[in-house]
Amino acid sequence: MNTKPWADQLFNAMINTDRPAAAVLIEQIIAQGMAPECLITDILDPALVRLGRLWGRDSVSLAQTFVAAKIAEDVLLRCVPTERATAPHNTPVVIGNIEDDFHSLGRRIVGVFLRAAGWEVHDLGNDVPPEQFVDKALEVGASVVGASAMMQTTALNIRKLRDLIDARGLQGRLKLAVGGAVFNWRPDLVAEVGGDGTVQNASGVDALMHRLQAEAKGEPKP
Ligand code: B12
Repeated sequence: MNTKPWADQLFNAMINTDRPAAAVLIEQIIAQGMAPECLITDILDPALVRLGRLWGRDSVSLAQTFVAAKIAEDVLLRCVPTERATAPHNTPVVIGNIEDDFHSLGRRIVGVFLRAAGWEVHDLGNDVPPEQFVDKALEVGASVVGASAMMQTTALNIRKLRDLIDARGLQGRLKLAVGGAVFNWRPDLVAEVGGDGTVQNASGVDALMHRLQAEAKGEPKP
């Protein structure tokens, strides 16, 4: 299935701040039989990345970006799977945007994919201080926390979470997944902030969490 024309149409609706047109388009795409997960990775993600490039060149306004984010939220809510792809295993995992970061879309997509893959997701939302990640992980018995950051400045706040995990003697037992657009442009940031692993988009997040969970429990790699 060639999805590029649809990604282009969604992008056009975004820069025209035409939320109703985007809603109609999404219904048309779903009616043609596209799986919701593919709609996110093959249509929404590329449209947002393209928008982000334009913003980097100062070619779109904050208002256009804001409506684009609303459209992306609409797509996300429409694509939340009503049935799980696999039987739930209910392993707890904690996710959130790190302190000072309010780019919620990527994190929410990650949450949708993890829930669909059977995880018990504890989503702490935006602007989450390191203590809250660690306290929640201990409370629910999670072996992995996932911190999302979209900006270079906020990504560096993840270092504080790494330091806290180590200071509490949890290194090795509580793994730190990191992600967000900035890690895709600057892969060296993963090591700089002390991350144990990352993936470029939500389609790889289930496998990453399983790998880190197995490492934390000293099990053979899945
Ligand atoms: C949409 C957007 C916004 C929206 C956010 C709306 C929302 N509810 O999320 C709004 C308008 C609010 C916004 C605000 C700002 N933004 Co902004 N924003 C963007 C934009 C265009 C897209 C980000 C996005 O949603 N991408 C789509 C998602 C789906 O992709 P993703 O985030 O990469 O997520 C995927 C993967 O990374 C991965 N993933 C994500 N998280 C995690 C976590 C884990 C654990 C794992 C494993 C994987 C994973 O899976 C996701 C799904 O596939 C980017 C441009 C870009 N190129 O990224 C700028 C961008 C990130 N923003 C930027 C800036 C500067 C700002 C503002 C400071 C602007 C301002 N002047 O106020 C504020 C700051 C807000 C803050 N403190 O956080 C800059 C950052 C520059 C830098 N180098 O650090 C960017 C790069 C734009 C630019 N080129 O200048 N923004």
